[in-house]
Amino acid sequence: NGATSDIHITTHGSDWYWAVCAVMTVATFAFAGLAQTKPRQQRIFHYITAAITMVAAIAYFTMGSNLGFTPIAANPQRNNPKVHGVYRQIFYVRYIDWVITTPLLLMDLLLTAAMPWPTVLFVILVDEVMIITGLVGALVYNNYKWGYFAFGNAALFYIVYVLVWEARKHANAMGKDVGKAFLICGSLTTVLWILYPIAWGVCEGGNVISPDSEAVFYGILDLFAKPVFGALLIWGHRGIDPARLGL
Ligand code: RET
Repeated sequence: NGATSDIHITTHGSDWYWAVCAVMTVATFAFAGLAQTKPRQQRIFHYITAAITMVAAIAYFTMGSNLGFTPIAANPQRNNPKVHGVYRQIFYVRYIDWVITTPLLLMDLLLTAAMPWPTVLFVILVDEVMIITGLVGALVYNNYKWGYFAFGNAALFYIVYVLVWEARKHANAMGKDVGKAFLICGSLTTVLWILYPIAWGVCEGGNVISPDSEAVFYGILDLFAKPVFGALLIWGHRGIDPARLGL
């Protein structure tokens, strides 16, 4: 019964979550394995990147198993039968993943640009504000959720400013190879991160697309933001000694 039932993933969404889990697992072993081909002093970016895909693999294991969610009263929708229902399945486990992995992604980028530690720490603090406001907004059932969404977007705005302006200039000053690695990975991050609040708006926020579509939307973003980003970052670091970045 569409009017009273819950809005949740089907086996399609679950299968897709398992597929993403498999990619994250393979990527973790690849990044950790590649680290072993380097001297110990040159493994920092491999380890950070492997930690990111490892955490994601466990989050996707959870969602593939149809766990790590809570039902939240959903914004009523008339037009799309796939989002008819009283409660929508909200995967809070995503935010546990993000609160760990987004600071690590920012460390990958900001340490590549050799930004000073106080800047790295402050950007990570703002990033935590962004993720936690997103979590609280997702769990709020009424329109106050959009207030949290606005705070989260303000935080993202600041992070994007540091990436496209301050850190980009800093990376270029560190040399051509550092500048190029940062340009590739920083641009990818900027474009992808702006798409996350759009996904949130049509999933946890507005209940516009189904949980199966949510799985595909966030899943594609996560594949680019974690394994693809990680591969490009490690590739960009070939020939750059972390000691040159002060690490
Ligand atoms: C939320 C909602 C609140 C407003 C904003 C958001 C941004 C989230 C981002 C998430 C990035 C996640 C990544 C995961 C791992 O790969 C929390 C959705 C701005 C940018 C990169």
